[in-house]
Amino acid sequence: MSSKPRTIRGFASTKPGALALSLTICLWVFSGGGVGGSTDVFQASEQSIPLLHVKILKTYPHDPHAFTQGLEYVDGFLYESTGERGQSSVRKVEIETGKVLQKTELSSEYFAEGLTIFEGKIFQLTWLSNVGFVYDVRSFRKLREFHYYGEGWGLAHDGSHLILSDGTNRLRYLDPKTLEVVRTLEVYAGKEAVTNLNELEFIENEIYANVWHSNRIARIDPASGQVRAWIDCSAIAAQEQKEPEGVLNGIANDPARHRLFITGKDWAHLFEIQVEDSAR
Ligand SMILES: [Ca+2]
Repeated sequence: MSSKPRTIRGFASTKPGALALSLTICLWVFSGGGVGGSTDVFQASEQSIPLLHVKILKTYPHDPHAFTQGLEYVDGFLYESTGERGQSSVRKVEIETGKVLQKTELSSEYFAEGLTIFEGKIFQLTWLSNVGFVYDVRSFRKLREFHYYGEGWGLAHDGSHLILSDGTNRLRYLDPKTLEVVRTLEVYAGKEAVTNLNELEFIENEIYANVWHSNRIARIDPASGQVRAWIDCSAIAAQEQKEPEGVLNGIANDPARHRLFITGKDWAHLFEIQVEDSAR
């Protein structure tokens, strides 16, 4: 997802009134500056699931007006989906400079969401329109549209299927050709459902998922749906998040060089990070 710019879940407007904006700010302050939403599930799993901290290896520029909803690394470049109506796009980005090398803008009726690249095609979701788009990765030419039920939040692939999040604790596996749902995976931390699963990445047989409005990434076992570890990005988010909806949301993996990148909505930087107690 998702997140709706400067709105509260359930208050789906791109131009919220002063009341909604005030409520958003109150919610943010009440939740400790963005650390809310799934706080209960985090506390419940405190004893049983490791909380891993991260080290910044490199810092790169990132378009501070890119409301990041999808991020993926392919062949030396980052591909990014940005949200907000009137500002939604799919773009190819040079890592070292943050320069946008190629870009397609969506019609203003669409709020773009997750993105993944599979077999030379970019797949992109929209938040509430129940429609996704498929582009040629080289030309950015739109090849087709597809439809799905419910909201579209994050998207990734595991080498054989697309994986879609919709803001609940359920991940859908889609056949990349028919785009039909072939499997649903429910995500839990112990007995607690982990909702608000957002931007996704498949890394070494685990699903990584940003948990919306937290500073955490869940590492999920794709067989059982259990969270194996939490990655704590709160120190980075604290320096990058400029407003309540400017949350952590973007994970990209370079499998060849074992590089892990993260960013967030309207963040000024992209980070290459190393997670403690793991190879990355
Ligand atoms: Ca991703």
